[in-house]
Amino acid sequence: MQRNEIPAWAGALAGLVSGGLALGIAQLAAGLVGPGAFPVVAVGDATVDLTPAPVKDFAIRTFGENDKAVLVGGVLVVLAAVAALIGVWSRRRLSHGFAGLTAFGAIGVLAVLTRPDAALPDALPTVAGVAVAAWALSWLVRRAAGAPVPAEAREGGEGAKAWPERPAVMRAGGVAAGFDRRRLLTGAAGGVAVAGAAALLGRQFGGRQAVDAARAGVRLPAPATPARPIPAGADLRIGGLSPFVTPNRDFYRVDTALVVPQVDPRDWTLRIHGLVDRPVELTYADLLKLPLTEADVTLTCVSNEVGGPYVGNARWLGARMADVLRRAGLRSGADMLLSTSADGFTCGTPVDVVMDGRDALFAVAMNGEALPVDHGFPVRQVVPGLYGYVSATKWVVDIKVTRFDTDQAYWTPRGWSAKGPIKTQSRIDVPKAGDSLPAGATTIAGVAWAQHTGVAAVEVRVDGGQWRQARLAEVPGPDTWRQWSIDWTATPGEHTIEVRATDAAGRTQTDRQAPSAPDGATGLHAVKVRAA
Ligand SMILES: Nc1nc2c(c(=O)[nH]1)N[C@H]1C(S)=C(S)[C@@H](COP(=O)(O)O)O[C@H]1N2
Ligand SMILES: [Mo]
Repeated sequence: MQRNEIPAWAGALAGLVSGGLALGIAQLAAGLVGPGAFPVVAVGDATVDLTPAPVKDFAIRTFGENDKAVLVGGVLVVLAAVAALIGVWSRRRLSHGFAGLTAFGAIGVLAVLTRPDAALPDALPTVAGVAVAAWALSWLVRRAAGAPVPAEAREGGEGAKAWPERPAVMRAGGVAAGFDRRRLLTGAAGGVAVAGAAALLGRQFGGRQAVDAARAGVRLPAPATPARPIPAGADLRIGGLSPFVTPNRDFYRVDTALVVPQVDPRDWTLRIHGLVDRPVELTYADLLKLPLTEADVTLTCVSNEVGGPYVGNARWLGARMADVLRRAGLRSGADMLLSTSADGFTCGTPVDVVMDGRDALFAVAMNGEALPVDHGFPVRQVVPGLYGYVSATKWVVDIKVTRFDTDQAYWTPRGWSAKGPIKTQSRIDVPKAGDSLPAGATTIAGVAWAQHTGVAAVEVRVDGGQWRQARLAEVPGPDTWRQWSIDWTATPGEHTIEVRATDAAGRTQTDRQAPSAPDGATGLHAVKVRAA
């Protein structure tokens, strides 16, 4: 049937509203099926996985903790542009619009079903969203096209030969004869309201509330092995210097999850299998009944650049990984623990490191509270001395005991080293790069780390002069960072301050600059300041 043609902006609006409805309905359905089934997130996740490592590093460096918001924003902008185009195409032939919607739905379904933890029902939200969008698109276009234009109203009305056989008649102003702006706008408003309500409901169902409530209800057992008290002298309390304990809300976050997995501790289990004598499956209650160890451990990301922010120190509480693994009985030849998170991320951790007596934990708490959801609730791994990408699996649910020559973890085929011991580093926190300070006596201070060996010395030099020993703060053990400070009399002018640390085995960090890929950045942190 021929319709009165509507203006392009009206088509674009109908397309946008239909696209919004697709997302709202998909979000509602994903609330029932699972967050990974929301196509925008799946497309974003797939983008993350398909992005070449250098681009990903660039994104982490440029957008920092906002990299995910930027990515989801980008997906939404592209979606909006395509939806508007589909609307414009649909003005003359709805079948063109339907073809566009189908193509887009196919991409969504493909992205959803290729996620590591996907199941067939995960395609449902995308299919439902696209079906509703198709219906809404045809409804809106019909509404906008208005009532058939009576033949008499048409210029040179030709009686029997008039509509519907005739092509759409355009007036001089380019507005379709039958275009009904009012009905389009009321329809669009209705569509937006339905889309918003569906999205909100979807979030409600999404399980966030349930998991937040479960987390609030967790009663943490007292540690069987408490941490050594943090010495009073661990924190120099210098303005601008990172506190010895990083508060949870300030702790850096790095992961591949666009939507944080919502894992209800009542449903959580940890399965240990592979090269073991007896596979083990633990519930959260089982884990809390084990003797728990408390430990202060500094976590670092391999993508942290020299002087960068992806390092933090917290007090963790958890079951010793070695205890749990001994229950399963490690077979000889096993050298890798391939851990998997609820959202399919994997880590490969060397068995010998986990079993050598250090505080490698299945952690349930961070700084005295149940793990924040962003940091792996209900259970994550923490292994002193290893970068997070090879050790610190959040939302961990599965451990396959295996070999490095049989299995690869998430980041290995993406250009990162299979093993990732943390490199000794030091950072200047005060003054900050670019600061202007009054000439005269001042304090330079920062943090240094050499996890599981410990920091034995920190030296500072100004303008390439003599290295001078910094004062070291106290530490509870070798697994945390160590604060340091040094006095300096700043003369007027520009200055470059550099720092270097030496570990307890006498190894001084290298001044050779290396990028973070494939196994951690090296080089000295330097800041330029001006004194006047
Ligand atoms: N499930 C999951 N766990 C993960 C990651 C991830 O992408 N997914 N990233 C790892 C990396 S690279 C780091 S540096 C640490 C960061 O832990 P945080 O976010 O609690 O600081 O988590 C590790 N655990
Ligand atoms: Mo990391």
